[in-house]
Amino acid sequence: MNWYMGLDASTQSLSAVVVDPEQSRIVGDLSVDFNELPEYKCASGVLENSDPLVKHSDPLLWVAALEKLFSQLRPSGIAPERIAAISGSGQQHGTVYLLDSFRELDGWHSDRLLVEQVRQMLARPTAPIWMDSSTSVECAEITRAAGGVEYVQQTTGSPAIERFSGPQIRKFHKNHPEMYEATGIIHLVSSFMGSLLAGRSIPIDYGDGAGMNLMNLERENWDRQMIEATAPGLADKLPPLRPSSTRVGKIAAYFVDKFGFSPETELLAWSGDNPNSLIGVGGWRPGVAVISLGTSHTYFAAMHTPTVDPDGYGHVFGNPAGGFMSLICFKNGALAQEAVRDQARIDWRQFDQCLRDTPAGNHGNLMLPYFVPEITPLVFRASSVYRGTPEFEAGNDTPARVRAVVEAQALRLRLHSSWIETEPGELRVTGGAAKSTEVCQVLADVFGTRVERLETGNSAGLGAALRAAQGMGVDNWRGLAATFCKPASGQTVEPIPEHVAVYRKMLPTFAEFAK
Ligand code: XUL
Repeated sequence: MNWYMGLDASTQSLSAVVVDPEQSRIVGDLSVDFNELPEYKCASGVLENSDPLVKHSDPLLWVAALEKLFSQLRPSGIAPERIAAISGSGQQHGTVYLLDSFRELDGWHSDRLLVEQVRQMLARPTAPIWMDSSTSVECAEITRAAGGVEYVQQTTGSPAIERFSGPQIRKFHKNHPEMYEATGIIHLVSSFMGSLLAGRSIPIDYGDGAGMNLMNLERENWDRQMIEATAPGLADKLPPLRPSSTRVGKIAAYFVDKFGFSPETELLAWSGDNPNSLIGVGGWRPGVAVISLGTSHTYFAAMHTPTVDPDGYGHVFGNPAGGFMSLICFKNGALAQEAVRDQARIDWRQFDQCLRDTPAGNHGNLMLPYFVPEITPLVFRASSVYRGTPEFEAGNDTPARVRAVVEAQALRLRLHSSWIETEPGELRVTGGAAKSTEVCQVLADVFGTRVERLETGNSAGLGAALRAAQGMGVDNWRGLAATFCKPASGQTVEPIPEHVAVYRKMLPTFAEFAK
């Protein structure tokens, strides 16, 4: 009768998925939207900044959201005392800078708000997150100091990347040397949130650690050359690296006293949202590729050997089930679709209707959706590009604009995933926009593959809950995936052969246009 909880600290919300493996059911799925906590001034999870390349968040927002979410458990029918183990998921790459006092906490005091206790332990008031693209100079410096791009990419699985933790840490050290000096420990969003639950500092897992430009993938340890190239004294400021399945201790007394968790609740290492999603959609083994249509659009798949992207856009992260996973990420995901919808003053129902009203290939109308600076490929100035009929280019053809953004997103997913060794046998689509059958049809046609959708939308939270169950020996990955990651019946989208042919011809034209 044990339940297992997965928390998901994503860009815009904190949510919890609770599973009951014995009864093969999801007990609960609840969420706190960060816009419900306006006092932290992070609209959609991000602090305002005059520089469009700088994207930070307030880590106290995440702490406050955790308390809010836990206070909603019992009213939502989730008895905290039944939860045997908890793991979690965090937006990747973001860093939290803490004083040394965070290392050896003696638990938290349940008569005081967690936010107040954590506030005193922050060495830096803000946390740079994955949307930040402001560290190109630092990327170049790190690459040079580490001995070249080949070394960085082969060792860490990615070239130096603006949003990755290493370049962000270097920028902090350069711009705020005293604050960097005072920093005792640097956590990822995932390991920070997990540390809150433990009431002490916990390790970083291989899944998320690989997104820092600091981990040696082969040795599964911090790479001395990368650390030295990044910032002085960094080795002493990083938590240890451990497998994702590591049990990191029991829940802190604070949560037992305040919310009624059992003091025996086990905690497992947290991981990044993409590694967790890989588990949550049943993609733990090679052969299943996943497209996640969230704030960012990502494509990922488990892989046997860590192959790197010759174009330098793809990444290799740790697969929580062991081995590795490939990933590519686009910033103009949900935001770009929202921008087109808002410009045309339509709702999502009309958006889907536009897709039904227009043909595959969009009469040759093409678009590069850069509503915010892009990371794949690197585009620093947010300015979308249009090529087609005069009405389309002038923005007077709403259906064509809608199809253009969806086709562009699907085509670049296909284009930039071609370096990944195994062709997917199955394509699973998750995230908010996966609800749209029309969007999934474009993906099925562009990839020429059947697209499956799952019952739950929160694949990162579900993946974390399944990791908690697997880590406690409840079942193996195959068993858990068979129970919880089944494609929803009637939700599969088959490719249409004539459309597949259109997109096969269109891909090289689009690739040329995107250069
Ligand atoms: C992956 C990436 C994003 C974030 C936020 O590299 O930057 O997918 O994890 O979801």
